Amino acid sequence: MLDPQDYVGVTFWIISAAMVAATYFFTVERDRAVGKWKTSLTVAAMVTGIAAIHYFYMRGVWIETNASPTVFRYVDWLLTVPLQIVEFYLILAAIAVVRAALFWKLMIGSLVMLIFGYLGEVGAMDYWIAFIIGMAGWLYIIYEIFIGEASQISASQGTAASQAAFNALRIIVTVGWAIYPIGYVLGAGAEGAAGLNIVYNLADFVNKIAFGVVIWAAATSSSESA
Ligand SMILES: *C/C=C(C)/C=C/C=C(C)/C=C/C1=C(C)CCCC1(C)C
Repeated sequence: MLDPQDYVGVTFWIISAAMVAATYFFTVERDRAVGKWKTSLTVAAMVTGIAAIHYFYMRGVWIETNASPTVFRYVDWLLTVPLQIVEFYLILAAIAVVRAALFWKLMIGSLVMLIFGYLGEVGAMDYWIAFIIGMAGWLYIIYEIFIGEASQISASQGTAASQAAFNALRIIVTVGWAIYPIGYVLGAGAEGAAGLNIVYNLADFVNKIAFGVVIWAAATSSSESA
């Protein structure tokens, strides 16, 4: 049973519902998008759909054990973060010929970030050394999308809709993703589980649902102008 005083458990509940609703929304709205944008909305629905399944399960783990569902959290991230990297790539590939190497660079940066975050959280490595290496993976992605190849492709070849989507996705990866390391830092102490989970839950709400909404806005605006 979910105790109404258990505010962390309540956030698991709310986000489970929001993920299901978002999945339905992106799936239905796919009809309004044209061409390659349809695939982007499919991927957005996959991200929230995968997260919904994990949230149902994580909610149960939290309510029954009062401990962080670390394995399920990272399994979810390992599936959904690469899909969001795919989204970046699809947005660029919709407008330009993009080298596969760019995709792999973003993918490797995100894997370094997640694998070391996991090793730190389960205690397989020093908590702070793992954090620093994970941060390096994230900063590398930020470099690629603001200064590196991805940003140059968007700036030189993008359409108004694709540039708007790309810029918004950049803000999500920089500002929205910054919520996660805050959760990790809060999780350091013995009493850290509540803070860590509430912050990670908030972060997933912003970064999976808002991320999809940004893509939805670009996808539907470019259909209307087409
Ligand atoms: C849908 C799930 C998403 C978008 C998850 C994103 C996760 C991160 C951006 C995690 C970042 C971390 C660092 C930057 C440092 C190490 C600790 C992590 C893994 C929490």
